[in-house]
Amino acid sequence: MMAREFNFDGLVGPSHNYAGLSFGNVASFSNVKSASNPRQAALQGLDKMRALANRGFAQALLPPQARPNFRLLRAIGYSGTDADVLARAWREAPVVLACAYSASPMWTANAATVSPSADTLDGRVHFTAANLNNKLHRADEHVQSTRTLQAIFANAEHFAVHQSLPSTPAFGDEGAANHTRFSRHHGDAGVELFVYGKVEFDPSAPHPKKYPARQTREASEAIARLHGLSDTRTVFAAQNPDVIDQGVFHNDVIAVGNGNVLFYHEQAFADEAGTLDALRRTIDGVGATLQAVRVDSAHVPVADAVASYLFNSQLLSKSDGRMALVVPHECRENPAVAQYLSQLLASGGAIDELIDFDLRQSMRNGGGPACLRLRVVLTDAQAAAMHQGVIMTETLYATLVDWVGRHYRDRLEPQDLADPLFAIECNTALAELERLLDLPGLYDLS
Ligand code: SUG
Repeated sequence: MMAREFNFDGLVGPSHNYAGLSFGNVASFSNVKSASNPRQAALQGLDKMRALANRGFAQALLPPQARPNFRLLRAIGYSGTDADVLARAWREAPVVLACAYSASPMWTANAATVSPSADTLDGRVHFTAANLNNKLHRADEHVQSTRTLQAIFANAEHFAVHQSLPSTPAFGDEGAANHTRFSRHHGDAGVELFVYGKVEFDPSAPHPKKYPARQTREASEAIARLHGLSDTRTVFAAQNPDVIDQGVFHNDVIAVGNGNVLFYHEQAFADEAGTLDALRRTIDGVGATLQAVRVDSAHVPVADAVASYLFNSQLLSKSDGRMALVVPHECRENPAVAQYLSQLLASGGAIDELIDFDLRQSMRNGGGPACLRLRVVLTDAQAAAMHQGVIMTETLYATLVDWVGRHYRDRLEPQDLADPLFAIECNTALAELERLLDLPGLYDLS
């Protein structure tokens, strides 16, 4: 079956800020309380979407979520008018207020896990929004993510949108950031690789000592079950706990795959040989041959991989059968990584092009090109059945650039979150966005 991979990038919300909320994510911790530029962040993201759409890649977006999250603030006892809630939360719990304002849904690789119809028992595309229960500022995202996915993929003949897994540590789920799919062509049956950081009910299994493992094996297995994946085309692999402790908080910070290619760091997996062996066998079974592009520590130490986000790249299939690697600017600036990349391109392998973007606003919170997108493989019939208002076109790009220009601030500091007018600004922006994307009722803005 012919199918294309759509990348759904997260449209950065108006409250993008640096609050240091993600313990274990080095960039988030390093930039805590510095001033952000939400307007620039949104435009950087839109420029990536537009450039890739213009190159012929199928590109769409997922809208931001309503902020501040009054549901969270009221649930923990802040009451009265919205202004009362904000004032008291700012006084008593500024970190919780920052959580309620986080624009973290921009990293749509964490929005959900997606299994294309060629892999699932009932022949539908399956989605499960990630519960993201490891971090307070992300733990409520699944409510809106599910609602958004249901609005975009409403056609039940083609799509199944599941509720997220039980929101408890045993089922910690971070979505597609720990999920990779391999196949001969996107529309063929594929192999789905789930990478987890710990096994909740087996404390003897590898687990990190310093930073949290956000994804459990139990969660990965539950997703595979819910999506109706075949055992013979599913691989579960443990992440190397030592790299989690060096800032690799998701597998997509140390590995990326597409088609028959796995581009990975030698320290990515707890058992490199076993993981590769399992992938080789299962990928053979779908008529493809694994091409493993291994990066050695001697060429790129883990610290450089984390600083540059080399592996938080998008591997995109081009019409000539080769692949482009979409990287952040930081990869060109890091000497070890830049040198590695020039050798990679000269090596005559599957990856023959580098596309780089300035995504600094997102990168300062630990979000690179791959974090910013959710991959959804769709046949033509499925693509026609989804909501069309989120597909990136020149017209939508221009509309959104204008919208950002009218609603977004170009400087946001921690104390701005206490300003009740800012909450109204955010709300007004999203109320208009519902109309621009033709998604009335997307938000519960009551
Ligand atoms: O969950 N950063 C996000 C970055 C997510 C990256 N996604 C992938 N690797 N797929 C996180 O750690 C920082 C927010 C703050 O500190 O203000 C943050 O949530």
